[in-house]
Amino acid sequence: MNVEVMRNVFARNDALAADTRALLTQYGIVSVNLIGGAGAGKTTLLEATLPKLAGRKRTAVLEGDIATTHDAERIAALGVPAMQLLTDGGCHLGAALVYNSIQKLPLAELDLVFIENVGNLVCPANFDLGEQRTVAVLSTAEGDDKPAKYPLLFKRANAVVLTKLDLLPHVSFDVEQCIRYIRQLNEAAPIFALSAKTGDSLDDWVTWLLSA
Ligand SMILES: Nc1nc2c(ncn2[C@@H]2O[C@H](COP(=O)(O)OP(=O)(O)OP(=O)(O)O)[C@@H](O)[C@H]2O)c(=O)[nH]1
Ligand SMILES: [Mg+2]
Repeated sequence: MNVEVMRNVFARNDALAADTRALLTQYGIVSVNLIGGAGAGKTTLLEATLPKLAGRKRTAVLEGDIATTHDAERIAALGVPAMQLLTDGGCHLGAALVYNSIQKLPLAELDLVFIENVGNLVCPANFDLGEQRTVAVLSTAEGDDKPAKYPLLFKRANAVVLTKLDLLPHVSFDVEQCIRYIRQLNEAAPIFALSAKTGDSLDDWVTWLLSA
């Protein structure tokens, strides 16, 4: 019985994700679903990235959180359209909330829509939101073994961002080991090691977004 219920949940989610994907394709929009643990640095990554896309891509951000409008306020402060999606306790965004929200955006005026998922390395990886690109965000503060321990996200990711590289002198994080774990799961995804705080090594990531 439980198995049947979960099947229904996923089927309904996938149908709505397909609707979102079709809608975005119709408008020529690429959407990027950022998934990573709480505090990994997803919003800071957006804060560093969005100004570099200005004038080249018309962007908007859907901010997924359990509570508060903090992250949407941080994005809006950059002058980028932002909408806060609250799950009221849910540990991931679902396709229904994204589908309903995305229709409120001025789609004809956009090229790239970022969706920052609820901070969580586990649950969001199970749910397609209709995005064209899924990006795993992992910080050096979380430990280099996380891809091995939480494989689904890293298997599914079209790109991986290793962020907070400026903290390397202060944490035990072996970048090469982390990359080996990622490669055991995913041979193709580009891996961008950077610091959103200092802005170091952001260029390859931005170039990848521009070509998405
Ligand atoms: N040193 C350093 N700190 C960073 C970097 N990126 C983010 N931080 C810090 O990490 C903390 C969390 O950053 P956020 O960007 O809010 O993380 P998040 O993943 O959006 O968090 P949630 O939305 O709550 O899941 C903040 O104190 C940031 O200043 C970085 O590249 N280097
Ligand atoms: Mg955030």
